[in-house]
Amino acid sequence: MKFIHIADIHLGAKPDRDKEWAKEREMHSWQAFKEVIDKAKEEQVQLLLIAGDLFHGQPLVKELKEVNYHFSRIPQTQVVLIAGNHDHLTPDSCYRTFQWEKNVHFLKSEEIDYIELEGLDTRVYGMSYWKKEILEPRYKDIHVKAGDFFNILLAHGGDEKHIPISGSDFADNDFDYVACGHIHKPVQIVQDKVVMAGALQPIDCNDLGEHGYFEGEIKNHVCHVKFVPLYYCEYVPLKLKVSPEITQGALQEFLENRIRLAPAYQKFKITLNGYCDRENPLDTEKMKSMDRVVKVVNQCRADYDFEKLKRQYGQQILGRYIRALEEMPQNKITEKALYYGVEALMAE
Ligand SMILES: [Mn+2]
Repeated sequence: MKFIHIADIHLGAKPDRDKEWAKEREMHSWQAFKEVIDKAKEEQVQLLLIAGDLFHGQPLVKELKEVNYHFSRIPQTQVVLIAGNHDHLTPDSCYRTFQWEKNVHFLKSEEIDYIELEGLDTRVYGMSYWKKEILEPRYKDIHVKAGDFFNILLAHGGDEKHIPISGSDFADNDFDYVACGHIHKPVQIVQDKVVMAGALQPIDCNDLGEHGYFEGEIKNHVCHVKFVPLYYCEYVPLKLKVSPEITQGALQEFLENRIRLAPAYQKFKITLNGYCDRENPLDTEKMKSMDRVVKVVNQCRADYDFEKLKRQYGQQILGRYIRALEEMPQNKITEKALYYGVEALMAE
């Protein structure tokens, strides 16, 4: 049996709202979702697992219809989904009453439930969120019902407010595969067995690195999965160490060249560290408005003229502090202590 495992599609999300490419980004979750459906069709995948947060918020009826239309394009594929914290089942959610295609199975219950997929010898277990937060662990000590089935758990969570999960929760349970969602970074928690799909595409610029889905195959109760990246958008972290000598123009020119060489789907989150000229700080607003720069984090420390400060503040605490630090063995720690201390004393 071939299957695809996706999570955190966040249909309806609007990433990078303040950027000129916002419209384009808004389309990515839908485009990526459609690509997965095409893939399921092409490769005759028998099972599509959706581990929560298909939608970024409460879905509208027209959005459910749109999604259902795509599921109708793959009638040979069984689709199993749960609601996550973002698209949780509120009392009046239209998600509750929507009539899905025959091949779609929504595990709506607030308690662990399961669906048996005829012809696939497979049972899929799972539960949906009925509220935004679930503080207690829910995936511990779940036992599968008797019978010779391939048993899959659809799980959503993994942080302290959304069903905490610890690696040992799944160490000795009976599931053959645990399809997790919620944490946006893809990772195989237990190789070929417990897998966090990660967001299908990044939802904000802190979702760094590659995103996509997992494709799996089960033969004789043995499961093997592989990650398949999708390239609509990728946020790439770029760390730059600056020195007081570097000018705004030189830095921007360097960045432009670096960005020009990168594939078009990549956007950049820039972190500046090192020391900058205290009198003429870098204009990070200007850098933020550069093409394909999504965020600039400035962690530079001001550069001080210690000789001048010592003369100026002689016997005052600032002058004495600098001399005391200079007399200590010089290493990374005393270097940082000197800068942090002077910064704090100057601020007073
Ligand atoms: Mn979530």
